[in-house]
This record gives sequence, structure tokens and C-alpha cells, in this order.
Amino acid sequence: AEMERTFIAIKPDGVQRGLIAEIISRFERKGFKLVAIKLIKPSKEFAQKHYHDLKERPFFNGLCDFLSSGPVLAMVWEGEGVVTYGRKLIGATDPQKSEPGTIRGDLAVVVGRNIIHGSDGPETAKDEVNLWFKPEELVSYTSNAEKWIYG
Ligand code: DAT
Ligand code: MG
Repeated sequence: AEMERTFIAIKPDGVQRGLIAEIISRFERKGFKLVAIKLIKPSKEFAQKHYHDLKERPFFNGLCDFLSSGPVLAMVWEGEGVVTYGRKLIGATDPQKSEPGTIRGDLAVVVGRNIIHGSDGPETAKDEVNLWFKPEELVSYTSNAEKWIYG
């Protein structure tokens, strides 16, 4: 069976606040596998594509300005249940409602600066991986830890 993949991005606020290692370590320690990573400053047009589902929302323009305002660390993580569990690691959209122990709960305060993005479902995950990465940027390898994580 092909392993599930999700698109995870540390937004400009998370990068600027020096939270890259903290955030990556949470996915890594859980047992998920990093299969692609790059630091990029997306254009506003690219941000609008990424958030196209939200284009009718009043915060859409500010959101796209923000995502394109600085470096974004774009990643693809792989593992059993990684889409749903990735969202659990991230926490609720509004950090005021995120549980302690989640990334947003522990590290963010307001919804407009919630430091991280994660795909919200398997279909969105495929679309977002394809939007942010070329197929050859996804690295296929066997993790040495896999047999200890999955048994
Ligand atoms: P999530 O990032 O948890 O998937 P979403 O897809 O509903 O949340 O919204 C995308 C981003 O838009 C979110 O991370 C922060 C911003 N956002 C959402 N709701 C907002 C609101 N009510 N006011 C300002 N920004 C908002
Ligand atoms: Mg979303």
C-alpha cells in the first residue's frame, strides 16, 4: 500500500520566530517521514492559488499578502494517517482554541499568525503537494527506523 502524504508549511511568522527546528522535530519524533523540503518566498499569485478555497472570505487578501510576505518552509511528510494526525499535531485554526501540546496551542496566540499550514484532507493534500512540489523533488527512500515505528 502506498503511504499517505501531506503538505505542511511553516509560514513566514514561524520562520521569522525561529521555530523551524521546533516544528520539524514534532513531526520527526512522532515517526513521520520527511520526503520533501524547501524554503521559498511565494508570490501573491501563488498564495492565492494555495488558498483558492477561501477566496470569498473577508480575510483572503490579507492572508495571501501575509503568506507571500516572507520565507515559507514547504514540506511533504509521509506516514500512516499523516493527514489527519498532522492536523492534530498542528491544533485548531485559532490558537486560542488549540489545545496545549499542539503546535499552535504551544507556540501561537492569534489566528492571523498561527505559524503553520497543514492539508485538511487526502484530496487537498494531493493538490497541495502538486502545487508546491515537482514530482522529482519528492525523495523516495526507506527510513531505517520504519521497522521500529510500524513493527
Ligand atoms: P487552517 O489553516 O487551520 O486549515 P483555514 O483553512 O480555515 O484554517 O484558514 C486558512 C488560514 O486563514 C488560517 O490558518 C488563518 C487564516 N484565517 C482563518 N480564519 C481566519 C479568520 N477568521 N480571520 C483571520 N484569518 C483567518
Ligand atoms: Mg486549511
